[in-house]
Amino acid sequence: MKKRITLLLLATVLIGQAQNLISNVPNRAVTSLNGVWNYIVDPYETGFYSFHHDQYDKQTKPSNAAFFNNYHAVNKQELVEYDFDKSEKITIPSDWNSQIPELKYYEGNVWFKKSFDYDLKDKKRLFVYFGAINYKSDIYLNGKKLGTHEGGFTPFNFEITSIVKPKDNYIVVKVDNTRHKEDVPTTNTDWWNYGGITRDVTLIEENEAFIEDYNIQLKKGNSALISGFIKVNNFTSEQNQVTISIPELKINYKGKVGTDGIVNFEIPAKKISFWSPENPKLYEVTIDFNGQKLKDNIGFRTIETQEDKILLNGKQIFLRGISIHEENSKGRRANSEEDALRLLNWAKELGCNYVRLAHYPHNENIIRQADKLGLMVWEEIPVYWTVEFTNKDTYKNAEDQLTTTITRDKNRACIIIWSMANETPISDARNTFIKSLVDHTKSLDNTRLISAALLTQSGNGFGTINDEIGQYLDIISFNQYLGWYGGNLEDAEKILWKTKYNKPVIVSEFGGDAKAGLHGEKNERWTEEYQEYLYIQNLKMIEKIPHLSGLSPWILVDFRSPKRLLPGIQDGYNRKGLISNDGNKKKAFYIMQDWYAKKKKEKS
Ligand code: GCB
Repeated sequence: MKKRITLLLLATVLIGQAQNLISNVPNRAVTSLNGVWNYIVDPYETGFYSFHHDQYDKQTKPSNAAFFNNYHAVNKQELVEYDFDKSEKITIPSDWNSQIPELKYYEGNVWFKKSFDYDLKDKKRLFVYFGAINYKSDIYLNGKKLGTHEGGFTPFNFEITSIVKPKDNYIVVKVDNTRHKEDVPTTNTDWWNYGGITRDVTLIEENEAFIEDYNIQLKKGNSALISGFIKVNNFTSEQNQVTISIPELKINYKGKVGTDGIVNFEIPAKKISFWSPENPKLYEVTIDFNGQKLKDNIGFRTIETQEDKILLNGKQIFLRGISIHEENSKGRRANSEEDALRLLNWAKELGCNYVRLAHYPHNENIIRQADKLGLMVWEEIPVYWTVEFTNKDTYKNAEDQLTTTITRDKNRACIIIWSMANETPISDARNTFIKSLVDHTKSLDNTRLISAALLTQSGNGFGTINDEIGQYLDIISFNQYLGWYGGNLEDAEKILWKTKYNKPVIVSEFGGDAKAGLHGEKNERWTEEYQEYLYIQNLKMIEKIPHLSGLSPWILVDFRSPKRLLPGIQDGYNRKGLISNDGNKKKAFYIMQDWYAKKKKEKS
């Protein structure tokens, strides 16, 4: 009886929700499921519910009408009202809004199907990994439900060892990007709610026991000690040796996995060439468990604050940044390495040493490229504006997204700041919510800095940053839009900023819209001259902000937003980019570029 209960419990744990995240996927034995998939647009969820609204995947008797069964009529008389193989095709990863003209504004359900063969050898395990699906997904393989996932920007995986067959597997994914108040983000944002399987789909093959995750970074406050953990999935005590080798540092550490499948370690290290924008050194690291080798390229650096300074490897730095959305300049979700390089190279051209990846975790490609290029990164979760701060499920959702993001990216030296939120309205519930996220972050990673983009109070020549949540943050960051949503640009230099915190300050956003190619006077809104003047004046003000340690103007490239409707100017784009959505640099780009060049000289 006891055994049955355990099995039942295990079954409910395994089916229905994503399993422990496997990290460092790009360096594992993988097979891509990217490419051509069939899709069916299903606004009424016909493939999910019967006509009396019974959910097919909760019924005991399989239904041929359920789309996840990928059923085909066996004779000419049979009634079957869908057929994946005769349906339209789309290339995955992608968002449907930019790829399918009729779906530009569509928010709802779309089913995707791909067939594949896989010869899984004995004693091997197979997982399917999704880089991200926006927003909610139900995943099925060969008609069996693997689970459901929520959150549009975080990866997840399911084991499929017992389901996969050598031939004719079909994976079916139901994607629903309907917005809900209680979701993270909530219904109202200023970006396009791109629906679809927006990141890579990958099969990962592993041994029966394998390295699921690890953390290999410098110990907080100690630049001569590499510390962390290795976590083995399905550990049995037969083989418990783990080796970490970093040949260039002459490290060849041997440890033993504990009964919980975890090894915690501290390894003294000499003569580390520390990661920095000037020297984005990544060491080749190999973890060996049971003859299985997993490689990674890892940089080592310290990041800390001392009163109002940010110190990278013990030296004060100024963050010359830019905010970036996960959108390439072709009006679609960015995903590939090529997309990442295009965006990051523009940031470099601007003179940046730092990027703010707003407002949600971006894809792994851009993080890995930033690591290689030497761009420090602010990574954020979509606790944006008015998420339901009093709702426990909303909190849990936000916390899960944070956990997953940290799990995926904690070995990337480029990430220096975890951001908890953006422009959230102050209330007790919001304070509790963010404070809990801060505590949670610290429990997972105490080596990085924590911030959130806050709001300020301004008027009468003053700007004040006194948000109570600042006491829990390492860096006080705030967004302000002088000269765009209010305030007078002529007065910029006279404005005095005050904060009660003796902590580093980052201006996480400022900016204004300009339609590339539209010219006029500096007081004519939407012109490049207006934006240019706005930058000139804002920078005069920003320079005088006490404790200023960096900035990330809003934003690198124009991006699509359904909130931005002015015909002939916005046409569905937020035009605050320094670069237009077709890749043209606006005048303000060069103002910022000069300012950063000057700043770089001053600081070095
Ligand atoms: C903000 C938001 C950002 C918007 C921007 C704007 O404060 O953080 O998501 O896109 O302003 O353009 O209004």
